[in-house]
Amino acid sequence: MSEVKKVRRCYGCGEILQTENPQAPGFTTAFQMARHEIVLCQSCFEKNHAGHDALNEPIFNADFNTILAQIKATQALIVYVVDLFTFETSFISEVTDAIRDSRIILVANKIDLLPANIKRDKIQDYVAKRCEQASLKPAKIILTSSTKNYNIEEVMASIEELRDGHSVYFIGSVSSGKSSLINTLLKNFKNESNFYITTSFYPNTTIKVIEIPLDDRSAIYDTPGLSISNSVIGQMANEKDVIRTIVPRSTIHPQIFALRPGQSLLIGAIARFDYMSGPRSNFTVYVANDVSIHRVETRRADATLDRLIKRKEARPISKTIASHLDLDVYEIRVDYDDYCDISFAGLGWVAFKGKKQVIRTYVPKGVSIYHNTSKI
Ligand SMILES: Nc1nc2c(ncn2[C@@H]2O[C@H](COP(=O)(O)OP(=O)(O)OP(=O)(O)O)[C@@H](O)[C@H]2O)c(=O)[nH]1
Ligand SMILES: [Mg+2]
Repeated sequence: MSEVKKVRRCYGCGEILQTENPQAPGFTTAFQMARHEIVLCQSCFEKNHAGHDALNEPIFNADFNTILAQIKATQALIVYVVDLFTFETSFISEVTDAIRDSRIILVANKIDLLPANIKRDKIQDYVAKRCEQASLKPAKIILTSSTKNYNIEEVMASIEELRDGHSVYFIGSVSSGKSSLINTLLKNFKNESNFYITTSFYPNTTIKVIEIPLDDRSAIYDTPGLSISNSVIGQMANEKDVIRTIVPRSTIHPQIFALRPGQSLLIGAIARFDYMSGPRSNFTVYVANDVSIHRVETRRADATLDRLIKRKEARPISKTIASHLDLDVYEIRVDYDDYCDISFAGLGWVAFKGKKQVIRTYVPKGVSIYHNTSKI
C-alpha cells in the first residue's frame, strides 16, 4: 500500500504548515492541525487574517435530477459518455450511483487522443475494471472517437439493440463529447432535417435538453454536461486561453523525463511535480501537446515558477495562479513495485514504475489528484 497525505498550507499566507518549530514559518499547533480542514498558521491567526477556501467536490447539478426522473419514468436507455483523457474526473461517482438501475451503454470517448502505445484492449479492460469497482454494470462498454468516426456504428447498433422502442438519453460530464457523438450518429445514419447540435471546445455548450425524434414515440435526448468543479477545466472554465491549451486537440505525445530526487517538473504554470526521494526513475508525462513542461532543480522551483508567471513564459498561465503559493500540495509515498500513475484532474497524468518514491504534486486549489485511480 502507498501512503498518501496532503501537505497542508496555511490558508492565510500559503506557507506549508508544520507543527515542530514555533519560530519557523507555517507553525501551527498539532491540535489545530488535527481539528480543522482549513488551518491558519500562528502568524496569520494572530493577524486575524481570515482564510477561506475548501476542496471542491464534483457538483451534482440540480436539473439533473429532473432528467434522471424522466429517464426512470420512461424506462429510457442511457448512453453514459465518459472522456478517456480525463477519465477519473468524468466518471462521476454521483452519476454512477444514480444510474445503476437503468440500462446503460458506457461510451468511453476521445480514444484518438491517447497514444498508440496504450493498447486498446488495455483501455477496454481498464474501463471495465473501473465500472466493476463502482458496481456499475453497463450492457456494453464501447471505446469511441466521434472526430475519427471510430466505433460509431457499434454505438448505433447497440442503441437499436438495447433501447427496445424506448428513448435514449446521452448524459455525462461537460465536454465529454455527448453532442459531438450525437452529431456523428446523425451524419452516419439519418439526418433528414439537416439539423446539428452545437458543440464546442469550451465547457457548458449544451444548456438545455435537446430532443431529436427517432419515431412517433421515442427520441434521442442530448443533455447539458455536469460540471466538474474538482478539475482544472471546472476551476478555469472561464479562462479560454487555459482551456485552449490544456484540452488536447490531437493525439498526445507523451514525454519521458529521467529524474533524480531533487528535480521538479513545472507543468505549464498551473501544476508541479517534485521528485523528493527514491532511485533515479523515468516519469512519463501525458498532457496536451501545447502545455509547456520545464525541468528544474526543486530548490529553485518556487522562484522559477514565479518568474515564468511574471514573464508569461509558460503555457498555460492562469489569472488565478499569481505565485507558487497559490497551489495546493499533496505528498504521495509509493510503496510497491507496480506501475503507478498520478493524475492531475483535467490536466493529464504522470506514469512511472513504483520503487518506493516520494513525490509532491502541486495543483490549483480545489483540483483533485488521483493516484492509481483513487482520489486523494
Ligand atoms: N479529440 C476528440 N475530441 C472530441 C471527440 N468528441 C468530442 N470532441 C471535442 O470535445 C469538445 C466538446 O465536445 P461536445 O460534443 O461539445 O461535448 P459535450 O459533452 O456535448 O459538452 P457540453 O454540452 O458542454 O456538456 C469539442 O471540442 C469536440 O470537438 C473525440 O472523439 N475526440
Ligand atoms: Mg453538448
